[in-house]
Order: sequence, then structure tokens, then C-alpha cells
Amino acid sequence: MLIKKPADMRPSEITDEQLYLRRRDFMQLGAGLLGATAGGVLAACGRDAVVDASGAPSVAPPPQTPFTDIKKRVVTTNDPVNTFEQITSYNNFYEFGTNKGDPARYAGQLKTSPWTVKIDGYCNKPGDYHIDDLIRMGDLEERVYRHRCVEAWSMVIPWVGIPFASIIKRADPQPKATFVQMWTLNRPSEMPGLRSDVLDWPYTEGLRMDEAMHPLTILAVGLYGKTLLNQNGAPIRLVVPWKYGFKGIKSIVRISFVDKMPKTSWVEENPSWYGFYSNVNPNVNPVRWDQSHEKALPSFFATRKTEIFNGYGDQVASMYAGLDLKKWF
Ligand SMILES: Nc1nc2c(c(=O)[nH]1)N[C@H]1C(S)=C(S)[C@@H](COP(=O)(O)O)O[C@H]1N2
Ligand SMILES: [Mo]
Repeated sequence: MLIKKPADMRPSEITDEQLYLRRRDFMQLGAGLLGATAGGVLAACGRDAVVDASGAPSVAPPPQTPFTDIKKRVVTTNDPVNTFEQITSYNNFYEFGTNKGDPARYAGQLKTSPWTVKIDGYCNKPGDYHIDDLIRMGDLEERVYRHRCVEAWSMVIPWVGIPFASIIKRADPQPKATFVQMWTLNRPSEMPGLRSDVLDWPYTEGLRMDEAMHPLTILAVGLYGKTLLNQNGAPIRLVVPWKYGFKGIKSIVRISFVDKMPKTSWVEENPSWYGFYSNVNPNVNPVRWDQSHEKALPSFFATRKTEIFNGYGDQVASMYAGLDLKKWF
């Protein structure tokens, strides 16, 4: 394998898929070397034993269905869209393991059909909603959004989704409902990562009601025009493009209207690192990663300047007028 030195790379190559794939090999090679040095430790915890050396999915992913009724396409960035391969092979979905390749490898075993989402709490139309009914409640749109992870990498993803506001309106929330809380499926038999205690399962997230109702906030059900692969949170997951990626809770089974700021998984895990709001902010660094810049994948280098609210400030900043963003990170 030929590995170019960073200095030999022209900017035009940075978006080249081949090169990205080679870089992944390179990263895996790096991980391998690391593993060799720390061999004793890895063998002791036994985690790598289940990793198939080829990196191939342990279970073939279910076929994806194309959507035929996408009403409009909204592109919110001039940055190049990441490839399907990139978006579906470099993921965070701790229910399937904490390595970026684990979700692609292990999420295929998750059964996503039938799927219902329980909607409850302070609303007039609670119930168990079938996924197809949820989709019918809001028009499908393609939304090309920037995605910014708190680990200081970013991607551009062409989601297919429905405005969260359309579902919220159908559920008819009561005035007491000031926040909305969501939960991921908790099914240990199909989610090997639940055996670890990295987080207090099930994964839960929340938004203030105005954030949930904001026109940029969607429940995504697909990408690149087809149903989601499990590693991206099939069959339905949240996308809030001005917030750090972990707010985008995957494989949602319950949405609840509540009257208090919910305790979310990452805030519970480490409240000095993760805040409820988690708006992308290059000036606030509670976490160990420097948020001022980001690696726009597949770039290897954190050369892209991070923008406040991930570049969506003109549309969302007014929701936080008067809020101290350093205190409420
Ligand atoms: N249930 C659940 N949702 C989750 C996560 C997770 O581990 N479990 N990871 C979050 C994080 S940290 C990020 S960056 C995004 C990644 O979404 P993607 O893999 O579709 O790019 O999912 C978020 N949603
Ligand atoms: Mo993330």
C-alpha cells in the first residue's frame, strides 16, 4: 500500500473517494500497530476477538427501499456532499460498539420491521404510531445538512426526512409540554454494545420545544434517496444540524412531551463535558476536543474553521437571545 505524506497531497485529492478509502486502510493499519503494542491489554479485555478481520458486516444489511415521493430538496451548504460509503462506514452508534467501524459491522442484525414509536406525555393524541404513519404525517424532503460531531470531525449528508414539527403538531402537545424527550431502542439480543457500561442505556436525548419545532429539525428516515441503513439509525432518527452530532438520537422508539429539561445520556455521563443544548460553538470548549476547527472528512486535518451554530446561526441564533452560551453549553 502506498501512503502519501500529507505534504504531497493536493487539496483536490482531499475529496477523492479512493484516497479516503486508502486512508481508512491507513487508519486501520495504525490501529493494528497500536493493538500490537498494547496486545496484552486488548487480549485481556477480549473485545477484539469478535471483530472479523476482513471488516465485513457480520450480518448482511437489509435491502434499502428507494423513496418515490420526495417533495423537495433543500441544500444548506456549499461544502461537497460525502459519499454513501463514507456516511455508512464511519459512525457513532455505541449500542453496536465504540469503534467507528462497529456500527457498519454489527448493526445489520437489528430488526427494524415492524417498528412503532410511542408518543406520550403532555399531548392530546398519545399512541403507538407505526413508522409508515409517522412518515405520512409529514412530507418527505431531501435535506442536505452539515453534520458536526463533538469529536471535531464533520460531514455533509443528504438526509431524507420529515419536519419534526409536523409530527409534533399531529400529537397536539399541551401548554405544559416545554421539552421533548426521545429514547433509542433497548434490545440487548440485537445490540451487543449494550453489554458495556459506556452509557446508562437506553440512549436518551431531548430538545426544548421551540428547538424541536424549528423548521431545520427533522426526523430522518433515509439518505441518498433510500431508507436508512441501520448504522445511521434506521428506521427513524433525529437530525438537528446546528447541534453536535450526539443530539441526533438514532433508532427512536419513544417520544415524550415533558415539562422539565430532560436528563440526557451524555449529560448524565459527564455533565462538565456535555451540556443539554450542545449547540456547535467554536468559542466554548468544555470537552477535550478543540472545537475551533474541524476535520471535514475525508480530510485528515482539522483545517476547516468551525462556525457558530454550525453555520446555521442566521436561522437559529434568535432562539438563544439572552442565553449565556458559555454557561448553557
Ligand atoms: N442511539 C444512539 N444514537 C446516537 C449515537 C449513539 O451512540 N447511540 N451516537 C451519536 C453521535 S456521537 C453522532 S456523531 C451521530 C452519528 O450519526 P451518523 O453515524 O449517522 O453519522 O449519532 C448520534 N446518535
Ligand atoms: Mo458525535
